[in-house]
Amino acid sequence: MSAPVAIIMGSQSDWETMRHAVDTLTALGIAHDARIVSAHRTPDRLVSFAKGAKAAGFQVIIAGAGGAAHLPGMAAALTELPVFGVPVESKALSGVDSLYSIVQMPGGIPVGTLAIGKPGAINAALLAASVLALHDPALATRLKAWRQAQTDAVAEKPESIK
Ligand code: RP5
Repeated sequence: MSAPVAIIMGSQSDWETMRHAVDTLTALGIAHDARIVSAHRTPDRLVSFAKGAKAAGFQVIIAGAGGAAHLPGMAAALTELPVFGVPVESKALSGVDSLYSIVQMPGGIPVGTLAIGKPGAINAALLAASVLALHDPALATRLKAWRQAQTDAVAEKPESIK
């Protein structure tokens, strides 16, 4: 069976952020396929990837991009698969440009937009896991255990006053 989650990013420079989505999917035992697809520099690659994503067996797309971040929106326009967008933190505007570019989709073509940077990448993977877990009881169990481990890792008191 092919990987259910595609992770696309606009540039190699997005990897430092998007690797957190990859790490989270790996921790949950979810197969994935990460690739560079630029809306601006490789538009033909974008069209061919997004138009073929469903037939290729993907069920969810996570798309990260920074600056004039058209990748998630363009991907969503070209597929009926759910697309989760991760605004990558840009140097010039700290990712607010990326956030606005991704979140302000016109009604009709949704992109589920996450937080800027690493938290957004992690949460995109967790949202993808939640979607897939609806029809995968074993994954639902792993996701529940992951969340429980996170809960268990939170101390009741801060270190210095224990
Ligand atoms: C966007 O431009 C990419 O998603 C990246 O975040 C940003 C900068 O790309 P590079 O100039 O680092 O390749 O398309």
